[in-house]
Amino acid sequence: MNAQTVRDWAEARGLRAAVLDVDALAAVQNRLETLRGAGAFNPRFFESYLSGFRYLRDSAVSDPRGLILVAAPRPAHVVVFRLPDRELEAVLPPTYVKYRPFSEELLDALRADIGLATSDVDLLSAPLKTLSAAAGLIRFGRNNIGYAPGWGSYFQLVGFVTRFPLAPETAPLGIEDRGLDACEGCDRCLRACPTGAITEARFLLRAETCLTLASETYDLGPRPLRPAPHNCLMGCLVCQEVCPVNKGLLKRERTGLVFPASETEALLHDREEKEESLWTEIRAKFGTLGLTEDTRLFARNMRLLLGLEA
Ligand code: B12
Repeated sequence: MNAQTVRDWAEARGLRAAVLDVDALAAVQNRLETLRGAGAFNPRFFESYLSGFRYLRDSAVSDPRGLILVAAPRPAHVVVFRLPDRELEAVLPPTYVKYRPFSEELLDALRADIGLATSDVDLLSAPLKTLSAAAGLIRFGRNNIGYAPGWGSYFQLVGFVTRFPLAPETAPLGIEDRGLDACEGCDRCLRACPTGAITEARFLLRAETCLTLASETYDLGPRPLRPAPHNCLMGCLVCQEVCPVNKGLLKRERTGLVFPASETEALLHDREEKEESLWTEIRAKFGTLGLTEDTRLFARNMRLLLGLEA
């Protein structure tokens, strides 16, 4: 397997891929540590979100030599909640639905299509945006999200580590040179961010104030806003949807999942989850979407969407 095999494989599946030498991983890890040393990260955010990368630990590949970064277009998913007087269409932004299974399926496909063994290639747990920028796969928008030509920012990144040596034809790119040209003179995401997580003062997102983080946790960052400035059951789309580069690129897929009024009612008001049969059904529905988060988070976010919780 070489870089071209990988790119051809991706293209045949409607994806895009780029490669890096495995040494790029240590460089990226050091980059994060340097930023951390300079106080760029809120310590609790770092602990919860950035300290769990396994890099080359626990990999099925014993002598890793190359890295593969893949971008896969993903739609937003729409879920319907029936209320006594109307229906609420809540949105799950791209990447939330079946996040982990999607990456695992790509790994299976890569192995099957190219004829690789388990010990040849495995999933990579690492900062995928920074690596993908270094590999030349994406550019950074001012909103801190990765962009790919024609897809905007609506894709999932998946990383693989392999025993095959894979190096880009040209030297890996400097991260700071990987900004999107279209961001020159544009500050729409910065102005639109409801919590000021995108700032003039620095390029790096103030993740601890990002609404996405607030929607995914109970005890980190600010309280999510009420009413939510988006229609998302989890995550946020504001800084992506105001972006001119993303105009018309978000695809919305209906999941077909409908929560009848009885389940919506339980989600909103049965905080102890006492109505067992309803909660079994609610959990099964979230399960079909591959959403493994605590149901109390969805319940809290729903109450916020409806303005029921301060
Ligand atoms: C932690 C995390 C979060 C945190 C923090 C976000 C962040 N920006 O770090 C929170 C919970 C807030 C979050 C939110 C979201 N996330 Co998130 N998240 C991650 C995760 C796990 C790690 C990201 C990371 O490495 N952060 C650390 C920082 C330091 O790295 P970085 O963002 O690459 O920052 C570099 C640049 O700022 C650069 N830099 C510094 N100065 C300058 C100056 C210039 C000019 C330039 C060009 C660059 C530059 O240096 C930094 C370090 O290298 C990845 C999954 C993974 N395994 O990588 C997903 C991931 C980044 N998230 C993703 C998504 C989709 C989102 C959301 C859009 C979800 C949503 N709809 O709500 C939001 C977007 C919020 C935003 N505006 O960034 C996708 C992004 C796909 C894409 N198109 O790029 C990823 C890759 C998941 C995936 N597998 O696809 N996320």
